Amino acid sequence: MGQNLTRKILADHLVSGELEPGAEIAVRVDQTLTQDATGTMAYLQFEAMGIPRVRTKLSVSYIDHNMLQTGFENADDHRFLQTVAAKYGIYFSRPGNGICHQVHLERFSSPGDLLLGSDSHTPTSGGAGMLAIGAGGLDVAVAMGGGPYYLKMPKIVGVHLKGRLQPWVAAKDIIFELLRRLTVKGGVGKIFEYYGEGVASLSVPERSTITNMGAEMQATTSIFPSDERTREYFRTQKREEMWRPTSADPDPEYDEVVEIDLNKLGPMVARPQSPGNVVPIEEVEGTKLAQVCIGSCTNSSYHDLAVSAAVLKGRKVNPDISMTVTPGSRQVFTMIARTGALADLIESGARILESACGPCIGMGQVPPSDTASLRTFNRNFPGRSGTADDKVYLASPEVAAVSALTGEITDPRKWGEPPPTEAPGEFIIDDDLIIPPPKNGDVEVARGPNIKPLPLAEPLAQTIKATVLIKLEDNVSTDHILPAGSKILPLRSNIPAISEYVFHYVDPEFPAKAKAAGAGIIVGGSNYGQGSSREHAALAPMYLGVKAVLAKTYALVHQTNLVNFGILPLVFVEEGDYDRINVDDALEIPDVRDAVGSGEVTVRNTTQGYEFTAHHNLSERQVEVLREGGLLNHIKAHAG
Ligand code: MIC
Ligand code: SF4
Repeated sequence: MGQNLTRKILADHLVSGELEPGAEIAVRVDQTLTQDATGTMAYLQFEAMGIPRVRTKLSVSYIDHNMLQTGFENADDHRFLQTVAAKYGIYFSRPGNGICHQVHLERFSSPGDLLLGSDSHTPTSGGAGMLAIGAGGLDVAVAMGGGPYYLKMPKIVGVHLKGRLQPWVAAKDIIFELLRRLTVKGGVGKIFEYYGEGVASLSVPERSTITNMGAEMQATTSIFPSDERTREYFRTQKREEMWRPTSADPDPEYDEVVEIDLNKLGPMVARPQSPGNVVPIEEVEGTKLAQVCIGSCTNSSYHDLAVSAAVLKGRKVNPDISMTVTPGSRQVFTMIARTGALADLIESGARILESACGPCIGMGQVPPSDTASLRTFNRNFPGRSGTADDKVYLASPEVAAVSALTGEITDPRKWGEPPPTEAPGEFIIDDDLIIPPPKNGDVEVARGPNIKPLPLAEPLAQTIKATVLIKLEDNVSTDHILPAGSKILPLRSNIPAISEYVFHYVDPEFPAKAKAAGAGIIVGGSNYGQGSSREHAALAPMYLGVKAVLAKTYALVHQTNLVNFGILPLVFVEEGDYDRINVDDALEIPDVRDAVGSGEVTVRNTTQGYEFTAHHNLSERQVEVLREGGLLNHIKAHAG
């Protein structure tokens, strides 16, 4: 049998380890991307490493998340990021240029190369044949310094696409189908590689909708081959010279195979409050809506907006609906303006937002209380929209546009024929908002008062004595651990201030409790830390004195972030041990510093008077990182 594409790219980039599922490997990183909400920390960490210039082929810093300038904080961060980029040799995509993933796909994606980004939706560029992985900011900082990226060799799942999508069925429905079958934990430790005769019917932006939302299964990444459709995309982007074909060998071998017959898919919707709650649209048809939002890095391509505009053309948004449309990039914005789609959207009554993450991360357009929203985004975790009791449904732009007209979730197949849309032969290319770094880095970095020094973890104690601060259910996301939104997001470069919001919507007393306890432990269920790659969900708890997490299973990026910031991620062996533990119990992990080397530690519950065994599945290198008090301390200890 032949080799799959993922293995070929990994083999090409392998620095150490063996490509055996579960073994730790280190891979060379060609490109990095950061966005502003994770970038400030990543660059503070890069600065702390004392390396004069990035050592990647290409590094890009985007501004797209913190775009509501309701105080000085975001604007200060933008200036910090712009000056840091110039100093260290990084391209800087200015605010207004668009969402990092959409812009990266358009302007920098490179088939066969490896991209590491400090955002969980970095796999978007997998639609153009890149191996594109989301990670914590510190891992990205290390990669900018020329260091490899460490990961456990994932299983490679081949997704065999057969047939062709029916009218009104979208790329979004393909990834919904996978989420429906495999759930939000179905991708842990896996890379999804798409192949088969159905691939050619999908354009690069459609493929990218799929690879983008592979993140919702906690997949390491997702990838499509680079074929003639990819070439066509690079041609429209006027960078055909960057295109090269990449594909699996004929008859490729996969660790697992999933088959999807595109002909059989219908429109689907993810119900509140998880992207894994996928149902056929028939089950939620008629749900009254107060808001419809089209945009986010999942669905803000020219195609997505042109389809929406074609539906809305000559019609009016339902008077009960507030509808927003966000072009994913300045290129998409300019294109819809030139083709007239923008005028159709404006005339329909849609509200046009600037090219940014916007409502996807609670930066504005917070929905009204006790109402339902329909969004083309990728996540609907509780409170993420900014309304504590929100009810956010996720769907394709096709479903969203039709539903905006009717005021309720509507099956577009009952609405009529899909209106024709034409793909533009050529895109308007204007990279003026991307500032290349100057040749020499003689630049002064602007540091506003919001940029606070980086806190460091302490070396692992000989014995951990700590209180259980909180006990959580399954599938706790990083949005639960450290929410975003317009109030909290501006504090990303100020750990003391942002740590006051840890578990804000779950237990607002958490920060005070943690500080009073001095040393704390978090108890989680399975898939703990799913969702975003934000390392702040580890960094801020570390700052509050959290020493360990005890959970049933982890989302891998979060687990790595915990290690990077010196928090020990332990795993329950027996279900009963999770059941028995209570909030406020005092726990002791004796001799943990030595015991951790064996992969197994004893946890003593001194309040209830029993003990149990907990495991971890970390590599020797990660154990060393923990002992030394996190990755930055580890790097410092081994520098030179
Ligand atoms: C998200 O979609 O949750 C974010 C905001 O883009 C995060 C990054 C962050 O928290 O800054 C992500 O996906 O990693
Ligand atoms: Fe931005 Fe939303 Fe995409 Fe995250 S998921 S990068 S917040 S658009």
